[in-house]
Amino acid sequence: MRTSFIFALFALLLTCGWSAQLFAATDHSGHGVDPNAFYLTVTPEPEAVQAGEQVTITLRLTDAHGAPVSEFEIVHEKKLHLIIIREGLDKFTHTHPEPGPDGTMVTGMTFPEGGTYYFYADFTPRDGKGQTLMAELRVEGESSPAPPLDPYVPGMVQTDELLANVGIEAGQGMHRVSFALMDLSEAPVTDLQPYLGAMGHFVVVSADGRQYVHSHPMDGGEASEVVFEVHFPGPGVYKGWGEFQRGGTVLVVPVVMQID
Ligand SMILES: [Cu+2]
Repeated sequence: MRTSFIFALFALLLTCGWSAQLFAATDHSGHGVDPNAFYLTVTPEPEAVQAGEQVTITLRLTDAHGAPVSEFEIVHEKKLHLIIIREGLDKFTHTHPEPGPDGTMVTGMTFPEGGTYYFYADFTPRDGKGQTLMAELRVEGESSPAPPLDPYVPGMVQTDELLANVGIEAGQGMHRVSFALMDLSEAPVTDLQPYLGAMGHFVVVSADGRQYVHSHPMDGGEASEVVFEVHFPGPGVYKGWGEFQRGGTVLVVPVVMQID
C-alpha cells in the first residue's frame, strides 16, 4: 500500500461522515451482556456519506452503563489507535484521533471510494484491559471491487519503497511472522526507527474483517528483520499490514496469508 494513498484516505477521512452501530470485535458472544463491555458509535454528518465528499465523523466510546470512556492508558504513545479498512481489505489507514474530555472524537474524513468501511478502535481504558471495538460505515458512491484475497506470503513482497521477505512459522498457539526488510536494490535495511514505541506494528484482520489482531515485535534478531508473534484466532485467510518507520516516514507492507 502506498503511503501517498494512506494520506489521501486520511485526508478524505478528515472531511466526511457516517453513522454506524458497533460491536465488540473481541468475542464475548454467547455469555449474555458482558459487564465489562464497551461500545463504539460512529456518527457521520451529513448522515449519508458520499465518496469523495468531506464528512465529519464523531466517534464515541461508552461503557456497559452508557457512560463515556474518557480516561485512557497510553499504549504505544497514544490513547487510541483507529484503524479503518474497507470491506474486501484493499484500503487501510491507521490514525490517532485525540479523545476530548467527554470521550468523543470528532474528525473530518473523505473516503476515496464507496463501500463498507470497518472502524477498529484499539484502546485501553484507565485501569482496564485492552479493547478493540468495531463499527461499520456505509459510504455511497463509485466503487471498484477489491482484488481477491489470494495469499502471497510466505514470500517476497514489493512496495514502492521496500522489499520484504516475509516468513511464517507456526509455533505453540501462535505464529511468528517475520519481515526481512530490504531496500529496492536488495540491501538490508539497517536504519529502521522506532514508530510509536516499537520497531514495527502489525495489524491483522480475518478475510471477513470480524477478527482483529494487533501485534508488536519480539525483541532481538537482526536489525533488518522484524518478527511478530501473532495469535491468529483460527485457520483461514488473513490480511495484515506491517508498519515500519524509516527516515521519518511510515512504510506499510501489506500481506495476505493462509493460516492452517
Ligand atoms: Cu496507532
